Amino acid sequence: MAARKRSTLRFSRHGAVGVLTLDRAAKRNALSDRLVEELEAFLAAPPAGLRALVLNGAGEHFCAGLDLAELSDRSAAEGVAHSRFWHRVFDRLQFGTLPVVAVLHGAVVGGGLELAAAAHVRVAETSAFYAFPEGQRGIFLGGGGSVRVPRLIGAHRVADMMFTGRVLSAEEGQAAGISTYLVNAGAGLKKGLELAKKMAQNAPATNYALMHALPRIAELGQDAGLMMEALVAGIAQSEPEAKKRMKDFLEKRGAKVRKG
Ligand code: 1HE
Repeated sequence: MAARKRSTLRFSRHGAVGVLTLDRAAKRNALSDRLVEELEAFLAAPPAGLRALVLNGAGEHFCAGLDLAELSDRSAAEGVAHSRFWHRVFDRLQFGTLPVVAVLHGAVVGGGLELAAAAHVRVAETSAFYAFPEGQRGIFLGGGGSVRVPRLIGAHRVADMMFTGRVLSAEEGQAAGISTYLVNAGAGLKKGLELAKKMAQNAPATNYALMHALPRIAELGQDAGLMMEALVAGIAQSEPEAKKRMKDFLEKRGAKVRKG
């Protein structure tokens, strides 16, 4: 009997928060078709009761991007289909059922950066570095990187990274807007779990609006955007959970806003 291949993902549970780890450290967590298929299967049916997810990478790097060993024999049509496959899976991450905190360290390059850009919050360790080697390899972004990453850092920075092979340090990535938290080496998972636990406690309607409405509203013109915001605001505040939370505050049971 053929031995079943080892999974490319590892999952662990911390109450309502899960940690999903890209688990191909020997290949720097390069995104093989199998890994992306396993990611799709996980996102299609996450464990019951999960409210938020941390996504990280095993070993010294978050992710080396596309598995280059699988690229060489593809026709143009197969390349389009492959890119659309990644789009489907990364969209499922961005517009799925769980808010995702990506914890980044070491190489976050090519498809690895495209994957990280589909998460909702990014925590970087100081070891993280960002690049789009596609420019030097004679290929192009294919995992949504030309759509999502310009929205984080601007098309001009993406063009610079691809034209010149520029590698951004963790500090440069933080200043540019890739990450919104920068922590010491080895501290990323703890920070990611802390943030995911907070996200898991939000009202489901709020998380839904943040994942599904906010990115769409941000793409609209002012007039349609304000109308859509009003609709989402009305729906969210009419939820029993929102009413309960506002009552809790007024009756001195809810937490005050404090400086960090
Ligand atoms: C790989 C890959 C990979 C490593 N595909 N096998 N991505 C890139 O162009 C990045 C290519 N990788 C690197 O630049 C470096 O490997 C790293 C900076 C990420 C890590 O360096 P290091 O010194 O820790 O590792 P290494 O010795 O380079 O690699 C260890 C092994 O991982 C080695 O295999 P081995 O069998 O010789 O041990 C490498 O071949 C393998 N490996 N990265 C396949 N990417 C759909 S559009 C998206 C397009 C892209 O993402 S393009 C960007 C591709």
